Amino acid sequence: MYGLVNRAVEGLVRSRFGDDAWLTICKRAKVDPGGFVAMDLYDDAITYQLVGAASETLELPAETVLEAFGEYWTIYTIEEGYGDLVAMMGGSLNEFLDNLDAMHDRIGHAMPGLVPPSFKRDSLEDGSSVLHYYSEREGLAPMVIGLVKGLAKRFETSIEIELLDASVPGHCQFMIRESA
Ligand code: 1DX
Repeated sequence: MYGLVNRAVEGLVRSRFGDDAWLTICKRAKVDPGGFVAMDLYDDAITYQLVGAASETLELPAETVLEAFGEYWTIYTIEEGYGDLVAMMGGSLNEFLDNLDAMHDRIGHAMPGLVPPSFKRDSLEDGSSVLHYYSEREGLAPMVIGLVKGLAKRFETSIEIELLDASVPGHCQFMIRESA
C-alpha cells in the first residue's frame, strides 16, 4: 500500500499514545521508524506488522486498532491535503459511499500502484443500507467499520454499523442504520 497508509498508522499512534509508543511498535514490527514516504509503495506486510505490533504493545485487540485506524483515516487524509477530493465525492454519507469507487478510480489514475477496494451500497425500504465491501486484502472488515463511523462523524450523522456477513472470501457485507 502507499506510504500514506503507514503514515496514518504513525499519526494515530503518536497522537493518541505518544512518540515512545510509536518507537516501541516499530521495533516490535521490525520496521524503520525513520518515516514512510506517502507516495512510495510498500509491501502490505509492513502495514499488517505495524497493526499487529500496535495491538501487542497497546494491549488492544487488532480489531480495535483497525477500527480506530479507519476512524482516523478521514481526519488524516483531510489534514494531508485530500480534503477537496473528499468534499467533491459527496455531501452526505450515502452519496459518499456511492462514489467511493469513482474516487478510487481518480486516485488510481495518478497512483498506478493503488489496489483499491470496491464498495456497493444497496438502499433498503426502511432507509437503512447494506454496504458491500470487496477487497483483495484480508481481515480489514473492522477498518471499514471505522471508516464508515469516521465518515458519519464528518457528515454529522449518527449511525450504527454491524458486520452482516463475511463468509465469502474477499466480500463483506455491513448493515448501516441511521440512529437518533
Ligand atoms: F469508507 O484495501 C472512506 O495503496 C472509506 O481493503 C473508504 O492500495 C474513505 F499517497 C493519496 C495517496 C497517495 C490519497 F498519493 C491514497 F498515493 C485514498 C485518500 C483513499 C483518501 C486504498 C489507501 C488502497 C491505499 C483499504 C483501506 C482497505 C478507502 C484504505 C480506504 C479515501 C484507502 O478512502 C482495503 C493502496 C489516497 C487516498 C481515500 C486506500 C491503497 C476509503 C476511503 N483505503 C494514496
